[in-house]
Amino acid sequence: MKISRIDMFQFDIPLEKPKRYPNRTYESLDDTIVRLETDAGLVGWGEVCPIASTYQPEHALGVRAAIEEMAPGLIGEDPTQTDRINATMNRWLMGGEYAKSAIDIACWDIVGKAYRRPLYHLIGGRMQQKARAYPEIEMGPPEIVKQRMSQYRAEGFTHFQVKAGRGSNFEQDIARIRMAGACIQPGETLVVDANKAWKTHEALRVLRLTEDVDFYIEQPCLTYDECLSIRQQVRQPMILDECMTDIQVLLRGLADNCFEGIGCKITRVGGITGMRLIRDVCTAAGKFMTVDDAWGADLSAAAQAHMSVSTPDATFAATYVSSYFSDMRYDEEAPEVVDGFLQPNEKSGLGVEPDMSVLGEPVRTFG
Ligand code: 0XW
Ligand code: MG
Repeated sequence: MKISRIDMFQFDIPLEKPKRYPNRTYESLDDTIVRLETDAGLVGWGEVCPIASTYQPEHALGVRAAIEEMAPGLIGEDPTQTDRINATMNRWLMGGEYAKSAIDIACWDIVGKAYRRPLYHLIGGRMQQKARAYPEIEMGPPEIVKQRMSQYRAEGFTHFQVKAGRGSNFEQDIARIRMAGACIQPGETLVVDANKAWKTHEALRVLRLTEDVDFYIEQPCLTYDECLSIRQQVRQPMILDECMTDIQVLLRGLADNCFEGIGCKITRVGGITGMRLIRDVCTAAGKFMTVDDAWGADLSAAAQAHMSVSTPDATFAATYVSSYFSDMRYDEEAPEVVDGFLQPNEKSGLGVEPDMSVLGEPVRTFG
């Protein structure tokens, strides 16, 4: 089987409410969808939406430029030989794992269709019936934390990620953490995510003053080395997110004993292929992970659903499903969060067939 054509679609995903990222507030997020066509008549889909250009080095225009760079090398390649596809992409472009992820995901979609199996079946099999999903609780006064936790609990969630650091101040961060600690119930999980916003002295002060509250701290500071320094000085269990970019950082983190868990975004680590490697190493090392993505819609939700249910229960913490928090559907039968849980469907591959009238015309076609 050979890739005969690549179509690239672009659209903006409207957000339920505007999102604040460093320096900019967004009302919608720039999304790229890739459609791979094969000479066997099978079609595969992938999606990547890196949120905002000020959140992480990955950005939407970069996705499309990188795909344009690699596309000539992919035409004629067999999409079912996924490691070979990744080797080909690496020959045409250094780095850009996030852009490569869209192609990788689309290839896995084709593998599923070729073997007539849902994707989870091909990446380890069903280890969980349904995957616990989680919401993030935005910045604002502590009352917001209380309000959102009870709202989300009523919607079926039991794992809460409370934001800290961004646009806030020292006292407010502590008050938010204390409020979350007071609201959390037995059997629930509390994560405080600073999204790399604190300087090390701020992280140290906030975390030392909240040691009596039971929570995980996620990405307190910008760099891996800053997080390692904090990890060595506080008692809260550490989750690494933004700095967990690839298998090398994961191996270093294990050697340094820098974390208990990771926040892993499928498109940041190169798609299903990169994520599966990281997941399997986490499992072997006894660490846990959230199966996330930066943002996205139905295809992203499906990729997360398959990755999540094929992750062993002990490794899997929860999944953040952005389609639950924005109003963008192009396949009404795509997996979605119901009562706090996400499940893939039983169709072959990802199980999503985008409605072409929603996607519009491709912005670029290759092949
Ligand atoms: C909660 N998330 C997975 C969604 C947003 O993309 C940010 C992110 C995080 O944990 O940083
Ligand atoms: Mg995070």
